[in-house]
Amino acid sequence: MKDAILAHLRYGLGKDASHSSVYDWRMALSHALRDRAVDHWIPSTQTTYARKAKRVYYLSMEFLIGRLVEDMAANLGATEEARAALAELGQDFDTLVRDEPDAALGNGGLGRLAACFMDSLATLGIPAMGYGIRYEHGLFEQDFVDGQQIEKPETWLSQKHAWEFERPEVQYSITFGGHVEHHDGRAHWHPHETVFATAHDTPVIGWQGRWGNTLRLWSAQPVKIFDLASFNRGDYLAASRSEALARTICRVLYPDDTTETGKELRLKQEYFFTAASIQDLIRRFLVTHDDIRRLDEAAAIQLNDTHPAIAGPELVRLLVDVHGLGMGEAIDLARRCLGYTNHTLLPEALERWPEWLFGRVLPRHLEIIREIEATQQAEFAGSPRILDHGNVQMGELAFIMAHKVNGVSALHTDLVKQTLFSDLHRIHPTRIINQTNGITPRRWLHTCNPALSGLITGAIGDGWVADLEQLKALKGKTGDAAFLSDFMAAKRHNKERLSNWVQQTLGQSIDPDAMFDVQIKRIHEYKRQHMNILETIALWNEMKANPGAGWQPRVKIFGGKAAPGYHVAKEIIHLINDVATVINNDPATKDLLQIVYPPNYNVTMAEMLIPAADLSEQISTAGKEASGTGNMKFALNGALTIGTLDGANVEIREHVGAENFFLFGLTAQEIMEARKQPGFARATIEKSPRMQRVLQQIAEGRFSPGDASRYHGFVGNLWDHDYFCVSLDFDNYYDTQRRADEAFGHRDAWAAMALTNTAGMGWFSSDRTIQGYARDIWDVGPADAKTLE
Ligand code: 26Q
Repeated sequence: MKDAILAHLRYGLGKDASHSSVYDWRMALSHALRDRAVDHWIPSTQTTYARKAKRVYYLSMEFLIGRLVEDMAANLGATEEARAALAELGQDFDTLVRDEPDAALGNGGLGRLAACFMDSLATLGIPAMGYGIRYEHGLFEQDFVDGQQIEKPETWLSQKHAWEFERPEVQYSITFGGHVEHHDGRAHWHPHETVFATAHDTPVIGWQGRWGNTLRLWSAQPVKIFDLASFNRGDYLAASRSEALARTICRVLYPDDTTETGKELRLKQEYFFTAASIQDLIRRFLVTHDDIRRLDEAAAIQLNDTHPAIAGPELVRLLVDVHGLGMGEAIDLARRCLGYTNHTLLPEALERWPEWLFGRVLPRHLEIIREIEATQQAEFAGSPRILDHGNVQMGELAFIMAHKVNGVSALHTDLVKQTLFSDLHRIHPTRIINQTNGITPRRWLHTCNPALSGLITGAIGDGWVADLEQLKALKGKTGDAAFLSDFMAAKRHNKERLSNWVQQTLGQSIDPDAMFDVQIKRIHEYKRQHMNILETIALWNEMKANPGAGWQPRVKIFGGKAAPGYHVAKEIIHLINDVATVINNDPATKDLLQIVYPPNYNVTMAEMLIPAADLSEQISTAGKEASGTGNMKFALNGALTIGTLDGANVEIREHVGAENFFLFGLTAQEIMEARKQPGFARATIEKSPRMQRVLQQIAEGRFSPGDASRYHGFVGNLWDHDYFCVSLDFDNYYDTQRRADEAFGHRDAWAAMALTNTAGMGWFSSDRTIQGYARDIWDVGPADAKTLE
């Protein structure tokens, strides 16, 4: 390892040890680890080719992978070796780890799920390729100025990406616009614009290096850098126009996690990476097979939401226009290859494109969608339409073109059947299935929480890392006082680590003995961060009114970004920061209640916050959070959940036991009923003196001195609309928080509940989720059973 690092430093970076920066050392270490990754990766690919094994293609606009050094070293079993080699070279492993930029090629849950799935596919030895976009700029960096979010461009590629291999030879033409002619019984698309898609491969190595897959991200290149005729005429701008289009396509990740409809560039991004991926997988298939009609035997294509739903029409286009299949058989074959995962019920989040815009960018695909529509209507008269009111509805398209459609938690899947796709479900009653989300235990316990991970391995061995259900064995320890004390010592260690970081980065002192109550996720009204901050104000009021009541000290920790155009979400951020300024500086309560909101929440921050949490806030309006995956990470790391019956919370509660979960709030059914009542919010708030008082304080400017009207709109909306039903759940939430206070006061009982959470979370491994997809959707297994022995 030491020699490999030095060789990379010298011959890869052209540096000698005495003049190397942290960056140089980190690159050298990464390349030394990457070499080892390649030694697992190449044999895996060879095996897959040799066996003509079926591959999974996971198409996703987002892969939220975060940092890779620590995870790669851990999966390769090389952490201690790397640490020791660096120490001999006078370098500190952890310093190099912290130098790596966090690859934020995703918004949140959907993108992080894709990254966890890649880890599980490799760990299970299932041949797979993740396909996505190599964004030049990932999710924006967040800063707070006077409590308000400002966005700065993210620049992870300003340094070289240590893990990728550029593949200039793997290049496809992607075309846009123009028109279609029909002659000789065929369609001829004459596009107006062309860019090249170039592959960049990152190896993904599973636990203990048993198997390696590829994350293949596409970047766009101009077909010609200069139009020479224009250039010679002296028209330099026109000369580089094609370059400009190519550069914009993969320039930046759209920072919305609910659809922002009708942006032409977004459609181009979607088509760009989907078309490159489909061409690539067909080319690969034809290396080993000669009959394209058997594509489904070698390729399972999974659509991560509707963002790559153009894969259906694109595959049909290639099968018909290039490979000469009939339209009907092409549609059937495409359907046998495709699966579609739905991640949302929010109507505003369903992708729809105006037909005129869609036809302008993808004229041939619009024709094919009309054919798909006609075929569907011929077979199932009255079927819901893909083309509706002048829009192309991507959800319907994805549903009709997939042989399986899955929801991401049991509750979500029921709601998909009953609401979103009820008519299509009646027509295709076996198509919708559930695959409850999961998380990779490698990153989300083994690597991010060495204190707890070491304790568990000491008690039950390390088999749990690849077989998380083994955590069940810890149930036998919930009565073991010595073990519980070690368990709480690990938590305490993580809380100290976080407290030190908060002190250093924010200059704020927090007490590691206080309850750490954490809500980290994108800011959304349905996730109800505003309910949390209202409850915080109510608690503060009570503490001041009854100073001698023996309050449980709490630290309320928030993290999360708002979409730049989402006004209310930005208002919620401002409010949390305003409330923090007042409460944190109140001498009467500052030792009892603190609010911490570090800017720029990302994967790396999650890896520090989650192991330090006592209480996990999962408080969305029932029926709105498709699954949640943060909820799983917290419970696995021994936090208790305060939550509603929403998404995967329902299943988490079943697995850890109702007595170890702080449940509150209306059910999805009750919410739907209550909403029908006009004026429900006003009527409810009028019956809650506690909530009324809090709203009044906010409206009077108690937290925005000098700008009393700042939150008038916000407060008015809660009285008059409150679509996400904060009013209906508020008092119940407050009371449940006080039950959590009480429980936290009995540290031994709390420890047993927390350990029961960890012990019960084995089922939520993404290994289990991937085994479900492999069995029910993809019909694949490990390519080489021996590698898994
Ligand atoms: C679409 C069109 C234009 C611009 C942006 C988008 C867009 C981008 C990202 C729409 C949605 C997303 C992301 C959605 C998402 O993260 N959903 C979450 O998926 C998780 C994994 O299944 C679930 O756990 C969460 O409940 C769900 O909110």
